[in-house]
Amino acid sequence: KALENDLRLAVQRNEFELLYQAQVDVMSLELRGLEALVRWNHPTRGQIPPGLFVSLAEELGLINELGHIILVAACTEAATWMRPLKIAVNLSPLQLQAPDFVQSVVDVLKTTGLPAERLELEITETVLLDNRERVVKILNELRALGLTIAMDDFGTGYSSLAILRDIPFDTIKLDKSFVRDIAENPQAASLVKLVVDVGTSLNKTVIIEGVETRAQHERIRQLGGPLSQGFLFARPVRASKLGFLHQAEQ
Ligand code: G
Ligand code: G
Ligand code: MN
Ligand code: NA
Repeated sequence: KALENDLRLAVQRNEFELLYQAQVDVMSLELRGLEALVRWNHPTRGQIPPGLFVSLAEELGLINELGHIILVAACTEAATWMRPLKIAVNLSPLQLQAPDFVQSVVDVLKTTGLPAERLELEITETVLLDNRERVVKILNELRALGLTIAMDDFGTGYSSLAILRDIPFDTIKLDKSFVRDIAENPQAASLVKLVVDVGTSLNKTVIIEGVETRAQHERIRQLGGPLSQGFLFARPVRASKLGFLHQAEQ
């Protein structure tokens, strides 16, 4: 109850901060994009992770406002970078239900000056629980703006094949649970290869998530995974740690 009231105030006062986690090319280890990950800097409880407040924001009807704050902050930050890297922003499925969501994205891109091509919006397989035709229509409207859609936590829902068939999206983010034992377990590695191959043949970008060890990374290299994200390469960091993106290149 106390946290509810605090969250309402936090949205009014914008007590949120975005951390940024690198997405790298598996072969060259070059930086290819960053994912924005929200944190709540609570005035007395300290930093609160999204697992503890995003669903509360959904229950309290605050998610559209919170989502807007996050999108504005992420696009504002990315627009300052000296390299045209992608910024990936997580969405709640409820944001897609707001009648003015597409227009709000148009407005944010316009006011921040971020080219649509540099924005990736991450959704999860739970969008399939909503009216599928409506979701498809909205995703196509968003993609028509020039941005890309990523399917986050891919493989953890119940209907991955139906998702590949029915939902228009550009990027597969393979859930970290599939990566954990790929170095030791050939069957686990086969599953990752399956997703890399299917994604590639369907013309999608594949990002392998949760890469924590060199052994996992080596295995992903062998499988031909194009992009990876994980603690091995970088933890989520504050914007102030992205100085190398704010300086003019020599
Ligand atoms: O950063 P962390 O591992 O604590 O994130 C936990 C969960 O919170 C992940 O599922 C992630 O997708 C989600 N999350 C992180 N940032 C955002 C955000 O800005 N918006 C939404 N809706 N979810 C987020
Ligand atoms: O659900 P989503 O993919 O948006 O969640 C991203 C979350 O995964 C972030 O909160 C981030 O902190 C976490 N994460 C990123 N890399 C790793 C990793 O290598 N290992 C683990 N366990 N978590 C990670
Ligand atoms: Mn994500
Ligand atoms: Na994920």
